[in-house]
Amino acid sequence: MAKTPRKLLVLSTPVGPLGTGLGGGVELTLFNMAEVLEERGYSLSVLAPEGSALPRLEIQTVPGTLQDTAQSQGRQTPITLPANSVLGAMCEIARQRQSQFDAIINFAYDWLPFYLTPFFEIPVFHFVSMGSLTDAMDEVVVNAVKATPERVTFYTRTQAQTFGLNRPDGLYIPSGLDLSLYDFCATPGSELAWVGRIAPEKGLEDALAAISQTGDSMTVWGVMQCPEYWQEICQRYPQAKVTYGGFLPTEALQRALGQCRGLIMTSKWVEAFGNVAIEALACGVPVVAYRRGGPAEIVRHGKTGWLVEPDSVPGLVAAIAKLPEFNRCDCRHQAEVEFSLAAMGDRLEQWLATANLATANLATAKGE
Ligand code: HBI
Repeated sequence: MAKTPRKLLVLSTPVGPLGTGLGGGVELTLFNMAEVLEERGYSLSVLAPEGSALPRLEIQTVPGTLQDTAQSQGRQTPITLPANSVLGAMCEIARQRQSQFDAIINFAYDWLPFYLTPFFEIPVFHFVSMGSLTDAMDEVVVNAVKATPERVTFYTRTQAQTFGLNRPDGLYIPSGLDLSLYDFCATPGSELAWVGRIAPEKGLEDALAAISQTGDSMTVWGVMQCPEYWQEICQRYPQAKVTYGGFLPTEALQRALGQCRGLIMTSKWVEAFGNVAIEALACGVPVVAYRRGGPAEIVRHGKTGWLVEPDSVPGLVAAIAKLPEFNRCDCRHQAEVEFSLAAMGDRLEQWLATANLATANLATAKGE
């Protein structure tokens, strides 16, 4: 009977060093996964681009050229691997070190680790971090689900459905938070918040358009990934009272976010999850979000926030007016019930255990 893999080698996202914000939601997911699994007797070793650093995480940093971000490519974009590829180097190190581990968990949203899966001697699990973006990636993700369905997971059902995958019994693993790091704030100021990588797919311009109409002031926190985009939309909405608050580490972000009367989420793409939504809820902050992707599965419409018809600025304006109706205690309570680290840890353990079980059955069936 195959045992649950305990010694895990984790491949991080190759688009940016961990801890800089360029790794997006995977940074938080990976950090929390390490925290909750190590408490439960697992050991994690992470491979990540040089410059990566996260507290308490054992990271082997790997030099090399970063991978282009998949969300900036078109559907027909061919697979690219630059010279001196950090992704290639990470996969080669994984191949060399695989005998020291029970399994590999891949967080890279890239063709190579998916394609190499059957070349490894130990099981490779895939945590798919985004929805469908390119035909070439769709192919390897769907093939991986066909080959080893229990070893591929997603944050949300909505995200999996973008690949045409409808798995009613599928195990989805929403992110969780160490809620002790997030303070509930019962009496906010008047500020609105927008949090996330400042890049076109996040639709910040719609939030500026909305506050230009409501007169609210809003602070934006997150890594300034596309400065020219920021400049352009601020010029497009000169009357929007918006301040850039920088990219803050969790402690400072949660303190500032908690003071806000609402979080506005305007993603133009199918957000796989939306960590900022659960961070806001953890601080008692209701969430106004387009009914699109992960946030649509997170926000309890009318109770812990309001889901808006996608890309509707008038819808955002109407929802902002509803913010005082929501009970901030309900927001915190939802985070505690659905998005605690313990809840995430339970799902991760279930994923790692059942997947191995399936493999064991497969092996038995093959008479291996
Ligand atoms: N793009 N090619 C590629 N590979 C990744 O792993 C990747 C990405 N874009 C964004 C990203 N990962 C992270 O921001 C995830 O958290 C979404």
